[in-house]
Amino acid sequence: GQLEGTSLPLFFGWFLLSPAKEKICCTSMDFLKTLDTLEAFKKHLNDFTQGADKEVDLEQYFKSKGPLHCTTKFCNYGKEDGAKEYAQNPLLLWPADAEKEVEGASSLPLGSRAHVTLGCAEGVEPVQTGLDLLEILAVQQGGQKGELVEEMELGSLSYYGEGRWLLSLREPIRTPACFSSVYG
Ligand code: 2AM
Repeated sequence: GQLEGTSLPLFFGWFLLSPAKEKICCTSMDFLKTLDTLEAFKKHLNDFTQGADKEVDLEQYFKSKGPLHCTTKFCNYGKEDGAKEYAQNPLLLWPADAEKEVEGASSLPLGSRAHVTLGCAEGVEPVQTGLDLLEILAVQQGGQKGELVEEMELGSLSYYGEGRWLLSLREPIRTPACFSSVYG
């Protein structure tokens, strides 16, 4: 019935708490600032601005929406497959099917899609970042290492083609978080 449908949230996830939350925003802005100056990055810029040949200011290009979080299960108020099962099973953190949406990623361990969306270009839905992550993991699983482009203070920056960049952090960034759900 309708009531049953609306009792499930838009999504469940971990919500990052202060002050780590602010620190992560600053770190990502600093990263974009540095990225903006790298010749190797500029060389491939067209791969993800899809030919728009105007200057791109990365700090403006990516817009963040809402609180920083790591989605564990997107339920879409119960319309998404497995939403009800997820909500009813308190021990299951990562759904079984989140990695299946990208070809070549279905054999990755549960939770491989875990990520915090820091920002998206205009017109790009936040769901895209998880799919991008799975794509890179699938390429890596296929034995491709990517092209190591720059050793940065934060970590190693590699290029996987088609606008896919990966920064592998030297040190993990730890943050306290609160598990909750959003009804939106
Ligand atoms: P995100 O987890 O990659 O940031 C509300 O839209 C939240 O649910 C966003 O955080 C978004 O992406 C995530 N989301 C939206 N649609 C989704 C989908 N089809 N599958 C998984 N997560 C989704």
